Amino acid sequence: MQKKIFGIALLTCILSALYSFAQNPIIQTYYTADPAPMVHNGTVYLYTSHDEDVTVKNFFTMNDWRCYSSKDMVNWTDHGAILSYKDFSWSRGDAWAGQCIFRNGKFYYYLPVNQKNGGNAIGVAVSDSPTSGFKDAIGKPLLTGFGYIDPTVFIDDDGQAYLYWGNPELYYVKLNKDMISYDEKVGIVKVPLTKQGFSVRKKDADKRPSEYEEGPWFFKRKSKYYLLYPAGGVPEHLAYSTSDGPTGPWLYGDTIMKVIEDRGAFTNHPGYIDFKGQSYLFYHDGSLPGGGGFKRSVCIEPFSFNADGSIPRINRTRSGVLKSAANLDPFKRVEAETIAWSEGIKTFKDSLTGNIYVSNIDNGDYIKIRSVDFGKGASKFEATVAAQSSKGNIELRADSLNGKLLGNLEVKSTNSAHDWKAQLCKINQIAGVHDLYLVFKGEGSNLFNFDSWRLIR
Ligand code: FUB
Repeated sequence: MQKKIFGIALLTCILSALYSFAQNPIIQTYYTADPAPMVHNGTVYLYTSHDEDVTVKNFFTMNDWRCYSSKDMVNWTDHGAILSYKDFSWSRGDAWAGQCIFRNGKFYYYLPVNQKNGGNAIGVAVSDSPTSGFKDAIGKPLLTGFGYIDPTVFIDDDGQAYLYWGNPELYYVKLNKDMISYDEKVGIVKVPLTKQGFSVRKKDADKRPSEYEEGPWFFKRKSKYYLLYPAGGVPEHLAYSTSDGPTGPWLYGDTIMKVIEDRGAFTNHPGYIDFKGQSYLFYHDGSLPGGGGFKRSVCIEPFSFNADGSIPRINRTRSGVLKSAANLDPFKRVEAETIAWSEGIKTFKDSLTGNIYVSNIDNGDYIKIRSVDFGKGASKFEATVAAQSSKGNIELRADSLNGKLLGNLEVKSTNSAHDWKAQLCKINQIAGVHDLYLVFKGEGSNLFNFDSWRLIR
């Protein structure tokens, strides 16, 4: 018996040590896929598709798209589901991989769905905000055709915008300046999937000629144009091609990321940004507990281009982004759903206020926030919470789940799980930059709901 208890204790230690370094997958509250990062005004916005918790008919079960943002690449703020296939009145479902881009004060979000009358289509939604208010821009599909999925959008230095997409073929259009129509004189161009441009399919070569599969990601770096894409059929690896111009001819580069055999997802999907001088590859795998081919999760790896502009082989890791791109200021309001790592919780949207909040809080669940700059110290912790009864508390711990106890907020009833009140507790002296763990304790489940927090000097 003693041996068994020792074994369980050891396993718990190993698991918590593993998770204390884990940064991948970056979202733990929902299954997310097909990452589409966008840098705007010093913030990274991450648009994802969303694999539902319950998979129907053993196939992709995807109804909406979610958005997250970060200023430091390690703490991600959840903005919830920002658009559903139902927002396209002509769609019957299948909210697959899209990409959002900023132009002339508006955000244009290109998305593949299936039409009510059958067939694939790409729609475009528009909003004044990167995180809410997206509406179908034209009330009909922008493009329709077999295999019209996975749009990627890019605006060149001369102002010309391009939309590439497709599986099994690869197409592009030149978007007009309004971003909601395309140059019909040029029309829809099918990119030749040549051996030189996209290599030769090694497996099931009779089915497809080249390594190109789907999910293109188009960008320019220095004077070179890049297409990253899932390649080789399922299970997919990531590969890339380059060109001296935005429309080719393309030259095959190499594999970027090998097939992720041990993490259960047969697809992969690339996204790329440069943020504060560091390059990041976004992709997805099936590594969240319960994950798999239809329950995927977005991950990130920092990397550096080779001196000649080629992309090195990038290994997927558990640790992901080790160095945060900025420290977090805890003296300003921090959304409770700003998370580096969490266990046990979910996020929801308050139907009255529209705020996203943390819920499903049970004993032992926690949120980790990385690189919190306590400065010279704080005297109080304030949390905005809503609780039906007084049965839970928030322990503040420094640097690990069992680290130094900084304070303990006993959450008092606010009489309703949606009646939000600010509540305070004292915190012990701590200075400098630390990871902060908000550890939830209490009896029973659904202890309280949690909207935001801040420190007071
Ligand atoms: O997420 C659904 C589909 O799986 C995407 O559109 C493809 O890129 C693949 O990731």
